[in-house]
Amino acid sequence: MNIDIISVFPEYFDVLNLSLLGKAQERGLVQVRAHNLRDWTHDVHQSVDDTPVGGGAGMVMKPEVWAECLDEILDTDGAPVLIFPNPSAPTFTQQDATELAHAEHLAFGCGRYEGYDARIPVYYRAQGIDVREYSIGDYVLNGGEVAVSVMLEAITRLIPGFMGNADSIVEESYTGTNALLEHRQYTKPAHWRGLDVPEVLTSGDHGKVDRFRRDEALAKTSELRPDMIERLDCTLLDKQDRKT
Ligand code: 6GU
Repeated sequence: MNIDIISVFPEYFDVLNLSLLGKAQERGLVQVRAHNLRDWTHDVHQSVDDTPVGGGAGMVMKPEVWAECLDEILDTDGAPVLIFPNPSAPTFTQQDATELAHAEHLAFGCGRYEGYDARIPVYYRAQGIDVREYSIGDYVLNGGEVAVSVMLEAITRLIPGFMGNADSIVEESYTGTNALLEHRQYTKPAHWRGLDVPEVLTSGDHGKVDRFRRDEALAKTSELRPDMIERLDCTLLDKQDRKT
């Protein structure tokens, strides 16, 4: 997977060379390039923004600079998906991450200031490019860089071969058609500072352990995320799943 990130703070993405994503780059599974948007400016001030048409506070990123940059970057190969972080867009979900993990080329455009000119996504969509705009939650960040880091981590760990243990992906929260919040995890020792691991987990009875964990996942999801319970596909519920 080729990943291009365009930002006025490309150094933000130096951290992507660490950890699992760094290893995946060394193994040739992904290639990440962070570009400085100012490299596509022509004026001495290298300005990328201007005042909003119609008035208002803040600055808006100019379409011309973005277009020069994007024309070049999107031209490099096959079918790119162009993603703009935007706090006023639909929320990025695990399902989006799963889908995007199969893309060959992702390009992220990080907005700063009050955002980017709305014609940029419109123009590239009209050119036949798959353009997505996503928020990562109901709060406001200063720019798209952190949001892109979040989306990238969610996407790249789902690339086949990225993780050492594929099972850890199958069982986790938000995954699959019957997604629940994950049950709690414990490790040894079974007794620690007066707190015990639930006894059933030490019983060695896999059937009972599975039942206990599933009950806990259902109860926890009902309490914390009733919206996820509403969306459950009831035909996938186990006969022994209690109504909670
Ligand atoms: Cl994608 N961008 C910014 N600037 N703020 C956000 C966001 C994105 N998602 C939540 N808040």
